[in-house]
Order: sequence, then structure tokens, then C-alpha cells
Amino acid sequence: MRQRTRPALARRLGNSLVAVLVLGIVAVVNRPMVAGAAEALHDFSINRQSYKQAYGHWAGLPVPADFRINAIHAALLHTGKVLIVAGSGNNREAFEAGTFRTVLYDPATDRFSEVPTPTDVFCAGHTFLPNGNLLIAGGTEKYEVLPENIEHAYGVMKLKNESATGSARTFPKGTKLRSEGGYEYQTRDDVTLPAATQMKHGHKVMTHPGEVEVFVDAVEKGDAPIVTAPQQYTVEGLTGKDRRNIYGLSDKITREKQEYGGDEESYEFDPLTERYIRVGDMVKNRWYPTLAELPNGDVLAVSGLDEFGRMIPGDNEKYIAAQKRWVDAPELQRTFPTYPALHLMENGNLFYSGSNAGYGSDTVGRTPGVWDVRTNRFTEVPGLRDPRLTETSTSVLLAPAQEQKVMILGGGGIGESEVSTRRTDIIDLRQTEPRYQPGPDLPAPARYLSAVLLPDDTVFTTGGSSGYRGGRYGDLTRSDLFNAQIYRPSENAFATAAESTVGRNYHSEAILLPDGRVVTLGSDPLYDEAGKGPGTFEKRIEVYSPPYLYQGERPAITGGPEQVQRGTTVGFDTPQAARITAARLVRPSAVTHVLDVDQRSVALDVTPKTGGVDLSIPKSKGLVPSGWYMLFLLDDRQVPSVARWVRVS
Ligand SMILES: [Cu+2]
Repeated sequence: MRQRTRPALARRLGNSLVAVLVLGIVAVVNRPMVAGAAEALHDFSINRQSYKQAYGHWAGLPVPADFRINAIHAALLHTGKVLIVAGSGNNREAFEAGTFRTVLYDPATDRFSEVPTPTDVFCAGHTFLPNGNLLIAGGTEKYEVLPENIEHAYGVMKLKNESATGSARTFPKGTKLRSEGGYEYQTRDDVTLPAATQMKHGHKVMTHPGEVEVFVDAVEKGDAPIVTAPQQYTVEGLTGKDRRNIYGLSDKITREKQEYGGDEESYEFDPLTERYIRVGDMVKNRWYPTLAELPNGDVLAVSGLDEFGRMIPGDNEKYIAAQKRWVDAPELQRTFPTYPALHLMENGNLFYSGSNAGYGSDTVGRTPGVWDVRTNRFTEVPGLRDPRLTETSTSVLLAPAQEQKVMILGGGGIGESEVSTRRTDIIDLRQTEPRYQPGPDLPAPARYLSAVLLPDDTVFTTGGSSGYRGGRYGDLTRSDLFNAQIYRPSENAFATAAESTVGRNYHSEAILLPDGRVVTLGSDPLYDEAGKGPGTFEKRIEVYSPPYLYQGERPAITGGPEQVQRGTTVGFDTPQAARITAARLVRPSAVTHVLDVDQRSVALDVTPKTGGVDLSIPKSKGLVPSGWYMLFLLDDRQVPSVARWVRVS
């Protein structure tokens, strides 16, 4: 059980109980009673109004059994409902059975409903589009296979066709290829091999062979067919010219672990019909990609693992929102680790905070910097402390977005490294030579920390674990963190918040709700409580109510337009007009693996008038990309209203 610092009163009460009980009752009996009394006192303390006013309050959300799914992804729709996506939910049986889950949770009514899930969107990327749909791309085509389950050596075979005279050739699943050593390997899928193409370069005609890749498995079991160096293979059944023109090439054929393979399907989730709509496939299959919205409403997809489980080396692509299709973006070649954090800047550039929520190379694509997505120029930024501890960290564009400050929090070494950090650093991107500056330390080293922008410009941080996926850290068997804290930019310091009951590490999310509360979901520990057996996915959901919800009456928005335009001033009705000091447009979260690059909070200039306020919407698309936002009004105590949804264009 986790340690909790108990108030002195609890200890006194405990002691007096012991004094009474030792008179006649055996020691074995009194221990649970003392613990129970302290627990009861703790419950009493955290439920006091004065405690809630200072630290906020957590509550468990009753989730009907049918809707307890593995929350791998979560996003707040402009209908106010939370989309909770599991796909196969990191569960091999579900994957093999084709059981993919999506659930909607309505915080206004606490009702849940099921949504049919067309494919395995587990570990896809997502972002909101200007039309309010959630673009979802990639996911899981294949689960990993561990070496002990691999009997036949396997590898990726590149089939090549040097002939430009014939047409494309189809090779059915089971086509055999033969190595120089005389071993046979058969293809896992049907493939179509295009003919070579000829291109003129000056006077010369160059032939570019047709190519296609496919998995092959050795026909013979065991280690004998293993090939560790690149080699050419002949295709069985081909004769004459075909035999010379068409052949296989493979880097290696081994019995090493086979990684998860990415999917190429893409969908828009429509909040109004509550259905997935299939759109154009991606150019590349991607598992663990980041989707970053661009100022014109298109979306850039970067990184991920391809269908063969290989890191995609810098081939990125764009979603043309108006045409609902993906196109290759060879002009934006750049390599990142998986699930990199890319924040849209006011000037239309993307800031890579250095944070990544998946995994990747220790050396390539780790340095944070400003990526100009018009010229592909990347300008590195200095100053980040613990630069090798950025995996499983989190980063957030601080509020208000006009300040262009990004904070990176926690993180650890790559893979299953036991090293993690309590570092936070902040960068001001408005400076001519931006540089990370030290922020306040977290109370404990943290991976997978959730960071949620609240409407009062503070950042609520919760969850995470010091060790890899909640596992061992130092002397601890389990390392989930229960402390929560609120970062206050005005003081550049963390304030303590109430502790959560549920620990959350890998595959967890936290989302600001329109009523100002924060919902937390998911967690996928590697081990059980004893640290020995496999962990079970955390299906409980908690809701945190920040201190601003316990300060008495809240301002209210009683009327106003649903559509607003950048660069205009619009009126909203509120009975508290004279007390309104601030207004924020908060873009709803779309989170996976604590990666939430959609999140942003934009300040609006406020002019009070009779019965309401006039609000000025900034001009810049980089600051306020088109789409749905939550409008919050705040009073002179920094207490926010319940949000009203507005669509910005
Ligand atoms: Cu994952």
C-alpha cells in the first residue's frame, strides 16, 4: 500500500484508540481498526469544504461494467462528450478476435454509450479538424511477437523488377524465394510488383526498378535458415529473362522480436452522428504517429512504425482536409522518435519540445527545435536539462498561448531505462534566440505525467510513475505517483493539489471538461502490485474538481453566437459583466500516451458592457487554428464559468 502522510490529529486519535484497545483486546485485532480510524479521518479531512477550497477534490466515476474499456485514447468532442477509444486495447486476444472498442461518456448526464469501431485504431494518431471531426490515422495492423514464439526465421524481403518492358506482376502468398545457401522462404501475403520505370537524365536513360516489400518466413524451422547479412534471393518458378530481372533482396532473416506493425487506414470521427467515417488511406502505414494541425487546417503526420515494425525514417505526409485524403510530403523530410510532441506556433512553425511519448533511437531526432514547415529548416534550441530523459515526458503550450511558452515535464531514459527526472523546463519562443530555462522541480521523478491546461492559466499535473510503466523504481516495487500539483505561471511554482486514489502510468489520459473539472482515465502497468505477475489495465475513471469550483458563485455565459471569426469582436451575455476580468478560448484535448498537442488556451481582450462583454478574437491562424473551442469567462477571483462551445473560423 502507498504511504500517505497523516495529520497529527490522526496519529493522536490512533494512539488513544490503541491505549483503549490494549486493555482487553489482542493486538491482532486492533491493527486494522486503527488503520480504519485513520482512514476515516483522512476521508473526513479531504471532504471538508476548507480542504476542497485549497486543494480541490477527487471523485470516482461509476462506470457500468459494459463500458469499462481500456482507455488508450481520449478526446473531448464539441458535443461535450468524451470519446474513449481502446481499439484492441493492448490485448492480443481482442486483436485476434477482431474486438475493437469505442465508448462515449457524457459528463453532463454520466451516461455511457457504445460506438462501432471499424478497425484496430489502437495507437493511432489524432487531432481535431476545423469541421469539428476528430481525424484518426494509423493504428495496429500486427501485434508484436516475442523471440520465444518465433519458430521460423523471418524477415522483410524486397522484391525487385529490373524489366521495364513487361507489366506489373502478381506473386501470391506462399511464393518461395531461395537463398545462396539453398534455404527456402515463403511470402506471407499476395503482392503486386510494378515494372521498372525509365527516366531520361540528360542524354542517359536510367532504369528505376519496380519494388515491393513483403514478410517472408523460412520454410524450415530453427536457426539454420538465419541470414545476418544483406543477400540476393532467386524467385522460384521464374525462368529465362524473368529469373535475371526479378529477384529478392533482404537485409537479414532472423528470429529476433517482431515489433508491432502500423496500419494505413484513416477516419474522421463525427461528433454529431457519433460514427467513424472512412477517409483516404495514409501513404505510409503508421503505428504511434503524431498528427499536428497546420494553420490552414491541413494536418501533418510524422513518425511511427511501418507495417513491418520499422521506424519510419523521416517520411512525413499531409492530410488535405478539403479533399479528405493523404499526400506524401517529401519536402518535409525529418526524423522524430514515435509520438513526438509538436506544438503549432503563432507564426505557423511547429515547435518540437523534445518530448516523445513512444520510443525511438537514442541519438536521432532527439534535439528540440523550431521546425519551419514551409522551408523544412529546423533550428535547434539549447538549454534543455536532462536532454537524454525526454522519452515518456510531457509538454504543454502554456496559457495564454499568446505568450508562446512551452513547458516540458519529467520523462526518462529510452526504452525500459530505470532513470527518470523531476525536471521541468520552460522556453519562451518569442525570443530571437529561444532557450529552455529551468522551471520548478516536480515532487518526484515522473514519466507519463498528465498536464492539463485549466481555464485560469494554471496547469494541473497528475498521475505518472517514477519507473517504467509503473514498475520498479529504487526500493519501490511499484512506482505510481498519487500526488497532484498545479503549476502557477505567475509564481513559476507548483502548488499541492489533492491526491488521486488511482495511479496512472502508460496509456493514460487527463482531459479538461467544459464544466471546469478534469477527467482521468487509463493506465497500463507492466506488473501487478507484487511486481511479479503481469499488470492489469486500469479501467477506473476519476474526476478532479479544482479549487476554483469551491469558491462560491461562478460567472455564467447566458448567450452569444455559436460561430465567431478571427479578427472580430463579438458580444456574449453574462449577468456578472462588471466582474469579468478575463476570457479564454480553450481548444479541446485529444490525448494518447499523455501526448496532447491539440491543447491550447487563447486569451481574448474583454470589454464589459451592460449585460455582457465584448470579446476580441485574435487574427492569427497559428494562434487560433479553425475549429471548436470552449469559451470560459473568468471573474476577478479567477473563477471560471462553465464553458460555452464556439466554432472559430
Ligand atoms: Cu501504446
